[in-house]
Amino acid sequence: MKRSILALLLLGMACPSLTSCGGESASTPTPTPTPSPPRAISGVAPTLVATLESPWSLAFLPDGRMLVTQLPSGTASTADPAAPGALRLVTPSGAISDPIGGLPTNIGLLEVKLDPNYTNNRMIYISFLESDANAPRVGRNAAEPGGIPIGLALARGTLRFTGNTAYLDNAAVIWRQMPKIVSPGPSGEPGGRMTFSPDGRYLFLTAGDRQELDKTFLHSLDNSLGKIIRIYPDGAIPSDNPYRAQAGALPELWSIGHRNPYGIAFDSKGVLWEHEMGPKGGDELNRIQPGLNYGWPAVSYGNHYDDGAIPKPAEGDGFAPSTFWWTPVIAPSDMIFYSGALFADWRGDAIISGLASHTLVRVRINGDSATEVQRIDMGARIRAVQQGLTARCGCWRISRAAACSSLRRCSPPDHGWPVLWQAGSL
Ligand SMILES: [Ca+2]
Repeated sequence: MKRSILALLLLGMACPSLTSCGGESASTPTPTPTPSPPRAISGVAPTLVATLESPWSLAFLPDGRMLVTQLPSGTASTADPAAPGALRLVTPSGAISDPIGGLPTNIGLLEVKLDPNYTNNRMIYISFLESDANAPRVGRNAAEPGGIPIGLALARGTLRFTGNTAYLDNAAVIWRQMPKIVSPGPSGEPGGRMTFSPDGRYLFLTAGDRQELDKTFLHSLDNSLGKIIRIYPDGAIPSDNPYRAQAGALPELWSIGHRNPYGIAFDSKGVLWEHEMGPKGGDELNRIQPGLNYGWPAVSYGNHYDDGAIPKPAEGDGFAPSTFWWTPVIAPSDMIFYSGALFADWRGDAIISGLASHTLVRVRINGDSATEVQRIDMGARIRAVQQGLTARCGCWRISRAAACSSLRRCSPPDHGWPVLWQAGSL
């Protein structure tokens, strides 16, 4: 889908030069015009679309409507289980549907993604949190009587419509984080962001550390805490995953040593990038390669929240260094590589939404290096950012600063009509 959108945009960009060639004889060489640089865009102008409680992610359907997930606020405990999350349709004009039925049992939804072949198979993927009071009690809060074991999971199903009412058919869980961790709250650094490889063959999922701190535990290959996962879209595990041949290793692991990864995306060159929240300082942007250990919690560019020191990454320490990092933190929450036309000078750049920073952070990748080139104040915690499907829709972003958040579209500030979409807290 992404490829076809990009192709459409490139076709549109090619029109002026094709027009200028009209009437030229085949024997007359036409000088190649020097392209004028894209106009710099200094900010975005958001327009309110809809208001939702605790939205977490969104995905565009081909007709321009959005699927939006909701992760309930509040706590999950044996005394007070969290309410399930909801998946809703939101129209471009802001009409919000009732919750879509057929979802797996959950205590909160995280990311929703369309299958790369959605137009033909109507398949969608949802990462979510699930609880199991009978699961083994694991983690540093295992002895806490009110806590219940909670884990990240991933399901897929077919989105079907009866009129304007959608439901999820044949939902099946295709991956579960192991083990579940006793948690005093419903989330606790779950990760849960997804991306497909550019060829659509593989599905990558970030699995957070669930606020565990034991280095030996988190770096062990027999659990999926603080890891990036690579599976086939049906949940099967590729035979060439890097740890697959190691005895006792979970075969779905792709890389390890991650903290709370809330952004994962391929750039236009097919390179996989991930960002993750550091503790007090040290948010990271990492170029992800299979079989590498990215260090957390053994090393960090930041320190513990109580200012306790964490060893800093150093050459030869055996851990993959970050390409870029932030201190003070931006609390990165989502990431896209922008490929649209309306924010033309953003094309190819990573757009990272921030919670604590209340910003969109624009990062330019140049080979193995990355540089922050722009920071746009959005005035609210931003939970998600997505690029729309057509030239008229660029980015959408959702924030979850409080129980009530807004979904907004955004455009360049002096643009004549709305282009991008956002959601910020009210
Ligand atoms: Ca790291």
